[in-house]
Order: sequence, then structure tokens, then C-alpha cells
Amino acid sequence: MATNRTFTMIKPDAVQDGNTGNILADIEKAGFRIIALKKTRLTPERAGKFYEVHKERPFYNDLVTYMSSGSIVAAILEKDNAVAAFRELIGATNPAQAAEGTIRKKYAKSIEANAVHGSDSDENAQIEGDFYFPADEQF
Ligand code: RTP
Ligand code: MG
Repeated sequence: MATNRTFTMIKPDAVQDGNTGNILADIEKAGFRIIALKKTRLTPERAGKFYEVHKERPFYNDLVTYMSSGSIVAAILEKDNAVAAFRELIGATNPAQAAEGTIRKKYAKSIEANAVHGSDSDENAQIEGDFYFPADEQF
């Protein structure tokens, strides 16, 4: 069953480039409501924990280094069918393959520095949102 929430991070490349506001505007224009929002920075240990599901993948160590290299902006978002709708809004992992008008097409630099994260399932959206936000910070 689809829930109505997903979780996103604006990644270090996009925050560094000054695209936080543009990306949040695109997200709200697409009909998502912001349920929780914070700017923070992951330690390598916390980035490693967040991406634990990928620890056997060849890109895991680079990803952890990259995601702890600068500030990120974390958010919980709400919309009907949020997980799938948000992945459509952000586009393919590799910006070279992302559709015109998607957030990754507009703001990503590479398959790694690809501007935003989007949860891949309702279950992971819940886990990832709770990783950053206690219940009394989710509205
Ligand atoms: P995300 O989790 O960030 O929303 O991205 P995704 O589902 O589209 O991609 P996923 O397979 O979950 O990979 C997580 C992140 O790892 C980096 N990556 N690097 N060098 C590479 O080949 C490679 N492949 C993936 C990207 O930052 C990707 O978003
Ligand atoms: Mg993923």
C-alpha cells in the first residue's frame, strides 16, 4: 500500500552550489508539502549507517566520503503516492539519463554528485525520515 510520505536529502554538491532554495521550490511546485526540514552534516560514521544497504556495492566508500564532505539538507515530504512521485520528479540516478525538467537533469553533476536523494520504498522512507527527525519534529 502506498503511503503519502517520502524522504529526501539535498546532497553536498547542490547545497555547495547554492541550489537549496531552487530545489525546495521545485519540490513545492510539484505539490509536495514539507513535513520536516533541516540543514546538517553527516559524519562518515553516520553516512555509512545511512547507506548501510549499499555496503557491498563498489561505490559505497566513495559515496560515504562524498556524503560526509559538506552540508546536506534533509526533509520529509508528503504527497499522494509520494515515493514514486518523488522519484519521477528527481529523474534517473545518472543525470546523463535523467529526463528533461527533472531535478537531477537541472542540478546534478555526475552519477555520484547527483543533487538529491529520494527514498526507494515506503518502508525506507519511514526509516530514513526517522534517522533525522524525532516524532516531535515531523508535522
Ligand atoms: P538515491 O538513493 O540517492 O536517491 O539514488 P538512487 O536510488 O537513484 O541510486 P542508488 O542505487 O540507491 O545509489 C545511491 C547513490 O549512490 C551514488 N552512486 N554512485 N559511482 C556510481 O556508479 C554510483 N552509483 C550510485 C549516487 O549518489 C546514488 O544516488
Ligand atoms: Mg537509492
